Amino acid sequence: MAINYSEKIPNNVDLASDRRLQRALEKWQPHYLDWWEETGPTDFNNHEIYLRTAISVEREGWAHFGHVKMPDYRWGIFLTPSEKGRKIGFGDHKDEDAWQEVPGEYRNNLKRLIVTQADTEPASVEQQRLLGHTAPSLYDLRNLFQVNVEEGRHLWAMVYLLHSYFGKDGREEADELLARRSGHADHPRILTTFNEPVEDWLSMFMFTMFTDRDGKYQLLALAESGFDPLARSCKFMLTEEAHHLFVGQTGISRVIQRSCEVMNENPGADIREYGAIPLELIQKWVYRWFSSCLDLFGAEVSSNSATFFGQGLKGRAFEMRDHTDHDASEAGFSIDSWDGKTLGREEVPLRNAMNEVLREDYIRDIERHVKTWNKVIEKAGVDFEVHLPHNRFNRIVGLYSGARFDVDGNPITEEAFVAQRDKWLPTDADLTFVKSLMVQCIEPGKIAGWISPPSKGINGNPFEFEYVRA
Ligand code: BYC
Ligand code: FE
Ligand code: FE
Repeated sequence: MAINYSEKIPNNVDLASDRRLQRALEKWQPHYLDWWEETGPTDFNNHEIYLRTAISVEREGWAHFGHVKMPDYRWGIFLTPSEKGRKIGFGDHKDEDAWQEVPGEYRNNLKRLIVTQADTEPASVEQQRLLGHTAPSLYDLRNLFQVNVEEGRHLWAMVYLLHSYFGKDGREEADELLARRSGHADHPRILTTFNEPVEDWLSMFMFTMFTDRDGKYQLLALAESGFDPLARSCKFMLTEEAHHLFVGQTGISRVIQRSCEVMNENPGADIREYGAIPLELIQKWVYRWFSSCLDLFGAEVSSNSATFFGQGLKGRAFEMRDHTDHDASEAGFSIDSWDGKTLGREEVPLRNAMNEVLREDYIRDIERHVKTWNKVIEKAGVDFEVHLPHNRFNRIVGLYSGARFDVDGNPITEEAFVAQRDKWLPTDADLTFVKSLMVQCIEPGKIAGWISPPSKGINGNPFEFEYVRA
């Protein structure tokens, strides 16, 4: 299972033994590089970035760190080792041998899940394309690029599955993945949030906090898949994902920390005048990005999710570790209901509520981080608490789309929503202000005035380290 770096496409799947597949992927590779050139980070392709590259798939020490130009990054195909005798863990095929080939009758559903997962990876690179121009520090610039190259690798992980297991239409899907564009009017990315602009670093931190965390939960669910190559691909992707989430949660915390400092240095002042971001604005960014990311889990009650579970394609997060009833066809799940007028509670079949189960796990995870942000504020002696909006607020997918709710989840009229919208969600003036602070600051050891430095650097290096060299 060692990673072979002597080949054009680094891999630990013995690609050389399958010439046809190798040739097909080597044909896709230049198109990928063209896509990177066209839609990846602008103006930094000749810089040397201190990046980590996978050198093993073992839990400990899988990464090598060194300065590389992004187009020379060794994007490759890495799966975690196969578990001998692995069985399907849930659904109607529970306890049968895990599939090493695509189960014919589920081919379309499986392909669709893989394509949807794949599509988000290049989308995020496109969304973050311009952020290098306004990086608050060299450290943050490096983290942006680390996230970008790894999202590129995640695309490789899924394209390998499409090429390897889905024949001609898999190859066509792989081409389409390079043709769609985030936010494009005619050929947009598949899922909602991945078509929204990420134009300032506060949004970048929200994205890695909330959107990459949807990635974590979807990958956890797919890592349980009965289709073994998908499960093994997602398991390795999860090891890379941890850093993306770290960038988000610590990024937000550092902005909060700085805002509190500036508030304390200038009691009673509008900290905008001192180049910091008011906590009220950070709160609005949280309302906006959290509500958008809740949509990524799909409808609360979904026959698709029941099908994916029943067919053994997509489980719950930590299906084998945290659950006991892996059949889930008899159980019910209690869920909020909404008929367009009245809120209530109802019991639905558990399999149909799998999207909601995953979303609830996701929300619980986030709540823990909100607590740590509030500790930062409390420690600074500032009287403010960040909170999450109710999951009914500002939704465009699922049960609550098409109606209006306040941040506490109470139904309100369209007029009441419009009247309060600017109190809850970023206004044009808010966006303009935050963007006005986004001025590139990339001298080693320096940092922009609206964010605190990190408590430590990358891979044991100090904050002042030259993470990016011209
Ligand atoms: N936007 O039955 P429902 C990541 C569609 S992020 C647009 O509830 P289902 C990353 C849905 O397709 C992780 N359309 O849907 C993060 C369906 O269409 P049809 C990405 C949406 O299938 C940061 C219809 O609405 N991975 O890795 O149960 C940086 C009915 O909905 C949306 C995955 O998502 C939406 N938000 O659930 C980089 C995993 N939601 O059938 C990377 C794979 C729903 O009417 N995907 N629809 O044509 C899935 O598991 C499922 O497709 C979803 C949707 C959970 C997304
Ligand atoms: Fe990813
Ligand atoms: Fe990610």
